[in-house]
Parts: sequence; structure tokens; C-alpha cells
Amino acid sequence: MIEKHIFSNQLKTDLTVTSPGRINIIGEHTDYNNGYVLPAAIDKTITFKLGKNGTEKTCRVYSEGYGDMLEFELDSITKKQDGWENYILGVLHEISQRTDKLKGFDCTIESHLPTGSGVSSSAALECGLAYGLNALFELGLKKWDIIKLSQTAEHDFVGTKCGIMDQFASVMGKKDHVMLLDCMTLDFKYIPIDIAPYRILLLNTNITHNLVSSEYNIRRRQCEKGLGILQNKFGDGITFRNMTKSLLDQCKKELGKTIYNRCSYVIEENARVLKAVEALKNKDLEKFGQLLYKTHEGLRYKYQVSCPELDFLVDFSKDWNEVLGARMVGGGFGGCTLNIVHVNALDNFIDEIRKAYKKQFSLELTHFITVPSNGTAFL
Ligand code: GAF
Repeated sequence: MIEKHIFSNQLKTDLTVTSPGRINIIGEHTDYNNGYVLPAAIDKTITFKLGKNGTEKTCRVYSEGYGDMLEFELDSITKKQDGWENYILGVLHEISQRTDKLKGFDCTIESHLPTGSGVSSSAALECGLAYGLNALFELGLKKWDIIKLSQTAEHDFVGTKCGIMDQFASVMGKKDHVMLLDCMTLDFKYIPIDIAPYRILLLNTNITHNLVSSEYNIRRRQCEKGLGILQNKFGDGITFRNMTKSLLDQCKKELGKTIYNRCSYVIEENARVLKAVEALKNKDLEKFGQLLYKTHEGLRYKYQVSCPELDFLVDFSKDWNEVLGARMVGGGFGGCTLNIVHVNALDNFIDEIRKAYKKQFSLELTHFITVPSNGTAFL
């Protein structure tokens, strides 16, 4: 692998792809537990300009954000120590496993998504690249192939044993809709979301703890262990979806306190997703908001993936009648909270919470208001 400094304006462009980040309304850490999730793509994206460069295997990828130019040969792709390049290299590796149609290409990446903020810039990066190369070289990949190969790329090259939600949301997003995905069967349906006069506000703590990936993988292993114990006792048919609290309680001792809490959270969160869908359908926004608060509580105390900065923002919001609900989004340990805020109170709320956050942590709070948007597409 060689990194060279070539002028980015020399790179070829034949097509442009835009690939969104995602929010998750509810259903956190349930995807890799074969549960339900309710994500949406957002109106913040990464743009890819892609072109064939006429070579057999030379690839040049320029990231405008990092100001980095990466040049390498398709037949010598290896994982780097860390960094954004692994998302790219992982996707190329996965595509090369499936087809030999991929040839040398140029790519310029421009990101409008904050990284490490729980809105999945990683899935946007993986899926946007795969989507663009699929069209450029007529690889014949279907949307689900793109979703799955991007997930595998993240497992093998980045090392996060993520679920399927982020890649799914980035590719399949639909304007003004959330998606109820059953991560066991991969069946999904689009659900219209109309929360007017409320808005979806993302508050960014601007901290990313470097434990995200390692703790994430630990949570996944704990749940697998818990499920194994439960299946041993009640049979292979037991899942986190048909498990009741009383069955779980029968295994309290074998599970131990930590794993018991992890399992308990997953069971409750699956049920909350379905309740939230009902609440949205009935336009019961008060109930919808309360479910978000409950999810945060579960993530904070039982699943233990929150952090003081996220908790502070959620707690602060509880004193505002104009905020229906708030919770951390994504893997946790930093990133954003998602808040359902009345349009008339937005400016005031943002102003007050920003000041309070700065006072408490000496950190800048940034924000954006978002709407469910379309998935990866050509520009
Ligand atoms: C990260 C992962 F990539 C997702 O698969 C999901 O597990 C999420 O954390 C937590 O719900 O974004």
C-alpha cells in the first residue's frame, strides 16, 4: 500500500452518489440481538464522485475532510492500523471476494456528516462507495448485497461487530418515513412519521470515547452468552422476543447481575419498539416521547453504554414541557442525543442547553435539526 500526494482535481468523475447517515428512533442495541429497530436515513450525507481511471487495479481515493489521498492496488488490499481508510478498504475487499469486474477507479469523498457522533458516518461511507462502484462497473449487486457486504467490511476491517441497522437505514431510507426492521427475518415496512408541530433535534456532545468499539463487542458477547444460557434451559426456540420477564427471572442466578441486566434491557427494548410504532400510528406523541426516555434509562443503567455528557443532556431536557422525549442514539459512549422538541421552543431550548452544557463540561454543544430522508442515491 502506498500513499501518494496527487492533485485531487486530476481525479476522474463519471458519476456522483450521495449517501446519508441515520438516526434511530428507538430499538438500540437490538439489531445484533435479532430484534426490532426503527431507524431512518437523514438529510446529512457523504458525497462520492467516482470515475474509471483506465487502469487495471490502481485506486485513488481522496477525502476532502481529512485532506488525505490514498493510493493502492486492488490486488494488495490490507487492513490499516486504524482510520477512515479501513471502511474503504474493507468494502473493496468484500467486493473483490464477489466479483473480478472491479477495476482501477478514482474517488473524491466529501462528508457533511459529523464522525463518531452516533449518526453512522461509517455506514454512509461503506454503502455509498459500494453503491457507486456497483453502478460504475456494473457489478450486479442488489441493495441487500450492498448492505451486507458493508456490514462484513466493518466487522473484518474496522473490528466493530455491528448489527445490520446502520447499513440498512443508509441504503433503504425513505423521505418522511421510518423503517420497522425485523433483524431476525430482515422483513421491514415503511411507516410514515408525522410529528408536527414537533421536530427531531440532534444534540452533539462532541465527544467520542475510544471504548466504543471494544465495549460494543463486549455487549454483543454478553448478550450471546445470556441467550445461550436461556436456550440451554428453555430450548433453542427461545429468543429475546418471545422471552418473558418471568422466564428470565428463573435464570437470574446462572446469568449473574450484569448479563441479567443486559438481557432484561434487550427484552424491554424490543417491546418498546412495537409500542412506539403504535404510538406513532395513533399520533400519541406524549407516549412516544415517554418511550424514548425509558430507552435512555435502560441504556444508562442496564446496558451501560451512556456517559455523563449524554445523561446530562437527557436529564436537562426533562424539565422542559416542550420536549416530549430524549435519548442517546447509536452505539453510545458519546455522540448525539435525539430530542423531540416543539417547534416554538427550539431556539430557546438549544440556547439554554448549550449554555448549561458548556458550564458543566467546558465543551461546545453543537446541534442539527433533521428529517427522515431518502437512502443512498445518484445525484
Ligand atoms: C451501532 C451499530 F453499528 C448498529 O448496528 C447498532 O447496533 C447500534 O450501534 C446500536 O443500536 O450504530
